[in-house]
Amino acid sequence: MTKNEIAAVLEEIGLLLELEGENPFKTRAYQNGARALEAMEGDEFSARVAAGTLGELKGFGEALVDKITKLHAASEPAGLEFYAKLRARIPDGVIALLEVPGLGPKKIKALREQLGVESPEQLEAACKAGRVAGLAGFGEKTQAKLLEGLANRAAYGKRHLWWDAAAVAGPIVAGLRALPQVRRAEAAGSLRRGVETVGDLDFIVAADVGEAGAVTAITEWFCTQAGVKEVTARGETKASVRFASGLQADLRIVPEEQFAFALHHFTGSKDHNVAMRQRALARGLSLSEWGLVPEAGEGTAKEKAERGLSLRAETEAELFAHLGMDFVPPELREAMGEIEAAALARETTKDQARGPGARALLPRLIEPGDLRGAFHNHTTESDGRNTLSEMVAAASALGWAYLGIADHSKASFQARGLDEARLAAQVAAVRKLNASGQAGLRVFAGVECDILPDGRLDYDDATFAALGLDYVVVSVHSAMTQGEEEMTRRIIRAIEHPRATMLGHATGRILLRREGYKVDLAKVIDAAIANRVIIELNAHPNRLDLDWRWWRRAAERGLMCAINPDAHDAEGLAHVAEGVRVARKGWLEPEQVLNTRDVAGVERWFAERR
Ligand code: DGT
Ligand code: CA
Ligand code: CA
Ligand code: ZN
Repeated sequence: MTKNEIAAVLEEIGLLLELEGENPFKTRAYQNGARALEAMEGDEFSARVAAGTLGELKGFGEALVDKITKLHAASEPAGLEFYAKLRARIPDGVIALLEVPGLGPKKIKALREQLGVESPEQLEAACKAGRVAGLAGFGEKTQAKLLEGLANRAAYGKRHLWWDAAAVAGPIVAGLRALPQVRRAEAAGSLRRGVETVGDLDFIVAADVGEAGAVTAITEWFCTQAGVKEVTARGETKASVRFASGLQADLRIVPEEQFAFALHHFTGSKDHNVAMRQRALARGLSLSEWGLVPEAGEGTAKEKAERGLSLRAETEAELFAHLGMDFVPPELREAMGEIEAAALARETTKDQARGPGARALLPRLIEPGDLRGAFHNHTTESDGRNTLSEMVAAASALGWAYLGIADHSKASFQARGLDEARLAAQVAAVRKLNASGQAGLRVFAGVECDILPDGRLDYDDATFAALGLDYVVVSVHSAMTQGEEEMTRRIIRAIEHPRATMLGHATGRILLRREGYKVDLAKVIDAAIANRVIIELNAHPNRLDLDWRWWRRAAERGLMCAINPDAHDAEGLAHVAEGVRVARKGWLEPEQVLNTRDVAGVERWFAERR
């Protein structure tokens, strides 16, 4: 296992021991060990494990070193017997309680000992019976909060992060395509549309359905692939399975001539499909998963398609063309104007599109290759797991022209935020690196500056003036439960600060875990446009904040976007791809995203802001 994987296991051991009521010194030793590992250079770690000198470091006692060494040699956490036994002693329901917002190990221990609560279901019953409020350290308010947390957890539990769903879907598409009976295979549904969370996976396969055994072989492969926990439905040309994570997947097999229609239908969205069917009807055609057939005449759409009455479409582009439209990228199929735009695009010459009274055509969507860098990234100076030079090397390996470093400010003490002196030292280190020519790219010196509860920034004006930062990301990390008016005023005050370059994670939401703070986003967007402040599209897979539903209108009105990975380690930089996907859902074109510009273009933007 790698250094960072081992750190995660140590962190979990600390948590599990705390659940068991182990003494705080012992549990903290694991948590501190995890922190120390995260902060250590990868090379130093490997060298010390190999030489057996990890124990020379402060805080690494004999027991801890022993466990780290065993984990290092193992391929999974269970390779450490101590961990496997500890995990086996604690019921799954109790582990699940850790996911309930507002519950930590101490509270869970109290609930277990005093009420016998050992699962989220039992907790819900206890809350509803009013028994939780009576416990010392709980109270009515906590009980109500827990009920709310349980309700959220139930709703969230049915969906999965796009990132996680994509990791499952990729090998399935590859596996299907490798089968000799399969002509074409694609993932459809919300995954293909790039929605931030996915309910279930949908796979469409083209095969020779007439050929004996072909269809059976495909469904058989699908139902017996690795990781399938349960086959929930199985028919001739359809099957549904469930994986251990709870994620479900549907498979549909169609004859090749239906493939484009089925792919379009099962890609959705439902609202897009409804509008497409109306457009077809206006032309005397009936659009369905089976084909595009004349509305007139005897029989259902399916029967007509089977009688060979459907217009032919090898690809979705041909399907759209039959309805007088340009190809609509899957990300845009949300019934947010894409049908009108794609139809106009078909009818309009390029000159008309540019001339006076130009109409909204389909956007020239941003692509992953358009990005030349990113601005919101952390290093070991605050809560990142890789050093400045490691982050720079990783950005360079991605072919980036620049990397912005924005570590936390001093108010984020839990993330080891930088005080004035440490920030000055970091800026100096960045300048030196740039001057040395060793970086292979331009490093921009920034900071992720806390927006204090009253809307002031975490450094005073004299500090900003002295530091000479290239840019400032302003973010909320505290007092997140303020009311909407207060939070809106707070964020706008920060946006109006002359040093603010961009707003980080605009709502603070954590997908499937925590709602964003209450804030009037329309007002925040107006303020950002008026002050020429960028709003970030935080590309971390569980943030994707500001949400794509806001971007089209905001960008049309002049809001500039920056796609930022909020990377806390070198691998995290690659998350910008997530951000690009979501930016596409927001209709964003390269010109509307600052980090598609070259170094000079970015410098110009920063200079004009200051
Ligand atoms: P999900 O799975 O909840 O993340 O969202 P989707 O969009 O993947 O929905 P899903 O899996 O229920 O169905 C896949 C697509 O199939 C959906 O986007 C549109 C199409 N579809 C399913 N049921 C209907 C329906 O009743 N009417 C229409 N027009 N389309 C449907
Ligand atoms: Ca789906
Ligand atoms: Ca489905
Ligand atoms: Zn942040």
